[in-house]
Amino acid sequence: MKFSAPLSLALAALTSQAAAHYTLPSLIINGQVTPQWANVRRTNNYNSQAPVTDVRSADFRCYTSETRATASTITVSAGSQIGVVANGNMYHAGVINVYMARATNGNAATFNGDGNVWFKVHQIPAVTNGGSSISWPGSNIDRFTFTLPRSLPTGEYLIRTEQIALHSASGFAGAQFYIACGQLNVINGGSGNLGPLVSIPGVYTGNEPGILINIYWPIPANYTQPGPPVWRG
Ligand SMILES: *[C@@H]1O[C@H](CO)[C@@H](O)[C@H](O)[C@H]1NC(C)=O
Ligand SMILES: [Cu+2]
Repeated sequence: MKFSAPLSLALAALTSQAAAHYTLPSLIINGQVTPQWANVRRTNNYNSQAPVTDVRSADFRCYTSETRATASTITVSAGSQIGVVANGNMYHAGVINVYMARATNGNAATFNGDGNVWFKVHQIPAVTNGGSSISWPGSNIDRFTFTLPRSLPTGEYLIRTEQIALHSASGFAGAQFYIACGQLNVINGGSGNLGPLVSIPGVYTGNEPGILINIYWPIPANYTQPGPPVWRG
């Protein structure tokens, strides 16, 4: 019965799709969870909670084409721990990336994130074991934290989180992206050289081995996190 394990996993994934999905409406700043959609731009799916699946669409950036939302910008020191909070358990098997873009106009509230301006500040990849198991530290959590580099330059930024749900990612555009953009005013910064810089959309084609992937069978022997390496300052 060598197919029973992956089959039951696949069935579990199908059943859980009937449940509500999730959004990413809050940050953790100075240890406090921010009110929903206060410092994060309200996304189109704030009701439906539906994901983005087209990595080339304009909504792949901040998912605000319908809400046209801006948020209020929250101040945080470089070098401090921050976090992202979902409105529920991020139960889909998947991975997480957090990107930031320095507001080239100096104002995160009016910055639209155009151009080659995005760098990765955090990621939570899959954990593989040569094909015997795969696990998802970025899944079945409702929040995560990480530390902003001390050398992050002072200035205003967009901070964009994506949880990439991979339960039905074996066909093109099957991966589901749960996305939201917050607005940060970084103080006490340093003189780091941000990069590598990418554009969003543009950073992915949808054919990446970590996006177009059957996570069930055969169990992937390795996992390649989508996007550029994390900027460590
Ligand atoms: C695993 O590594 C191989 C060799 O580098 C690569 O071709 C493949 O795309 C990787 N698989 C995943 C799922 O990242
Ligand atoms: Cu879902």
